[in-house]
Amino acid sequence: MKRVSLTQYLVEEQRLNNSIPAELRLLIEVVARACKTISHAVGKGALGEVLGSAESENIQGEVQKKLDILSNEILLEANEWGGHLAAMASEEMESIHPIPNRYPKGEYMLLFDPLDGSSNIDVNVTIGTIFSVIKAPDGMAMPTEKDFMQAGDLQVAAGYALYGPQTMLVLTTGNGVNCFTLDREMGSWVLTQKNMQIPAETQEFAINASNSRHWYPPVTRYVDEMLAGKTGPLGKDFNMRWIASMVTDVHRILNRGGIFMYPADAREPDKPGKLRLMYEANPMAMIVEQAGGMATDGHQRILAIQPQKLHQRVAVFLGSKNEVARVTAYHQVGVP
Ligand code: AHM
Ligand code: MG
Repeated sequence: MKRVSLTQYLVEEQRLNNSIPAELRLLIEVVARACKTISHAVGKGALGEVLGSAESENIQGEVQKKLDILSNEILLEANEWGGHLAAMASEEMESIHPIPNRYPKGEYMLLFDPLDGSSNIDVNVTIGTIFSVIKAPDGMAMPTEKDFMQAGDLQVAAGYALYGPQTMLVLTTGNGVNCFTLDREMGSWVLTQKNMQIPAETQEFAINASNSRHWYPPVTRYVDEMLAGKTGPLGKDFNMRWIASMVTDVHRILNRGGIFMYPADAREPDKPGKLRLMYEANPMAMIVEQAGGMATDGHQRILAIQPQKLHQRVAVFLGSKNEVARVTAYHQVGVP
């Protein structure tokens, strides 16, 4: 089998579709290299003395794990000096991170969740890195948070790395979704799945059912209907999975379909859901749409939402088109 490396894929994609200029290629390769380093640290576990909590909280008030902080530092350091970025932003940092003055600046801005699925770090369950790339607004001098407030539709690239039995990189630059597997001996990313497609129909759903007493009626209706199975209104049996790493749940859906839900609920009406729009929902929504799926907040496409704040939360329904359309429609008609 002829092996296509990430670099070869990026160069040929630029030649064929003119969609990956040299600076963007550098950016993607630097992020992919940083993910290799993170994968290495994750793989060491206790031997690398990287497990457990750091004695700090992030802006969301969540206790940070040592690996959350380490992964954040790896991504910052890797991306500071290349000249391809103007600024970065991360789940683990309250404010944006402009590129220091000692380095040249580029036209892109990078957002990331350095290690998604933090609750799974210490139990050796698959976790990942999620990233989103946007362009700096024309004429931007000193980047501010306002410059990041761009709808997901303006992303020029999005992806995630998965640290599981295999280390993988799933990437879109707006022309389909491709998956690369890390060859650990060679240290290179090899193209292993081209043009991933999410089946429109599914019989599998993912939701944290322990929150069910807080759900709003459209979500309760939909989950009840799925649980009713063959003899219920949907006329088919459903299976359920919940990994508590969005990256891993989304990866399963990219491979065999399904619907993933992290709805808003009645607990904190001003904080819709748990997941963050800019560096979790937007990149995943771009990947899902590029793979023929659908991603909404129950009311509109996630990618159409105009962000107001860097760390804002959003309800998420994503995956197989027909099921995401159904639960979105339930939000529109209300519940009988
Ligand atoms: P994190 O970025 O702090 O890891 O939080 C996001 C994660 C998602 O990966 C996952 O879908 C969700 O939180 C799990 O939440 P819960 O603890 O309710 O199962
Ligand atoms: Mg996360």
